Amino acid sequence: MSETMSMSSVARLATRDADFDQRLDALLDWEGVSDRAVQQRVEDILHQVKQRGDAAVVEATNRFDRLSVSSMQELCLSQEQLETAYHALPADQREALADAAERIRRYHEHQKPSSWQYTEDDGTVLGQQVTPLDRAGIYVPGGKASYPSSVLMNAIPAHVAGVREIVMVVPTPDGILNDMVLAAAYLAGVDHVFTIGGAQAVAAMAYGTESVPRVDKIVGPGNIYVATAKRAVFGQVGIDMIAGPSEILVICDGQTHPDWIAMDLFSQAEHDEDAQAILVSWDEEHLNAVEEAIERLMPTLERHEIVRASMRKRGALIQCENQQEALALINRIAPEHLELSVSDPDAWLPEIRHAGAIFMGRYTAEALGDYCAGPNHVLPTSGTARFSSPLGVYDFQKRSSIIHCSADGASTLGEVASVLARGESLTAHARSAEYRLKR
Ligand code: HSO
Ligand code: ZN
Repeated sequence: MSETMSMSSVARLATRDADFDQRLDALLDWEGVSDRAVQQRVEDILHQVKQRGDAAVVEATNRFDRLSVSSMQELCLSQEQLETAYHALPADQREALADAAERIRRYHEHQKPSSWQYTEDDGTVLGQQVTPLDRAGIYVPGGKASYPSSVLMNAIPAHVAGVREIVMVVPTPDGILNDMVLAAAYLAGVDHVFTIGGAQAVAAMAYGTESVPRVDKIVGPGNIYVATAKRAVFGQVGIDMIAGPSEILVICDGQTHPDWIAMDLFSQAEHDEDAQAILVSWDEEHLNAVEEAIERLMPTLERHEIVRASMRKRGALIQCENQQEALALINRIAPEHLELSVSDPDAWLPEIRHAGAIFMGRYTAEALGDYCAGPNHVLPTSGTARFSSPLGVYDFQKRSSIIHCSADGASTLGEVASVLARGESLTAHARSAEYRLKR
């Protein structure tokens, strides 16, 4: 039976269990709700920054990040500081970062859409013109979750999209700067870096202050205050998505080394106590072997406390009956990361409808995608892969429609428009179209 043993680090489920659906739903349920108190505090900060600009940002930063600066100038890094940070890195880190940046850039170059046009028989031209945003703002979390790889993943697509100016904010609680983050900003071509964070940084970018340029869109993950602030300023500026905790779903045919699978699960579990790592297989022996590997390898992890908490809270080893059931689970879960640890992943691909990123075959560890394969690691979480896509060049661009009527075209379209406009009782519309009729 699938009863979780009290000693076990991860739940065992089987699709044939009577309570399977219920248990799976409970595991998948995640809602990053902010309570009224958080919303109130965020609204206060947004209001203050909107009214008082830099002064309010400086005050909030001193208070929340335990600093004592007297002006925004002290919270602004120069290009020289970024460059210095890059050159000060140990060679292996510098090279790995540059290598990753190059690969991410190359991948995103493929995403660049083209503008297009077509000409109708009567000479009217119709099309679509793609243009970049003028300014993008990138939020980079501070402290332990300050990932240089995320700086690359957010800034490079903006750069490839042709964004004119990239602003980055990163809080430095107690004044601690992450050199690798600054080096990544240098490599990715970030134009301005401010060492501010929280709702005050989101507000500064959304409204603009004396020092912080107002941006058109804010991207990047953050804590509950940042997420709440992003939601609140949406409409004045664009936002990317509200990211939930990291997730991985591994499908294994039983032929991959159980230690590999266990570590792939851990790789996402170590992000956060709310992260989710799930393995699905129709091979019970394999599930047993992975469970054993989990118990054996868990104590060897640096972040074993986080991993243990996340595996216990939201992890699962699921036994299904066959491949068809595994596929149904994939599409139901709509995971952020899907690993197809099977011998014929290509055969699975056409059946997969919802997944942020698909890692094909036994050799494709999800971690490679997190850093350097090339595709973006900012992905839809919590089932939102049902309706959204990885962060990409398209998130930093918009489209304008193009209509260029010939004299003949104006007449043909005018006949149609006039009838519809009169049907809507909008006679100025109708007459505007009718002036251009040929008859
Ligand atoms: N797996 C994370 C991204 C990341 N991993 C950054 C390591 N560093 C996104 O779900
Ligand atoms: Zn990761």
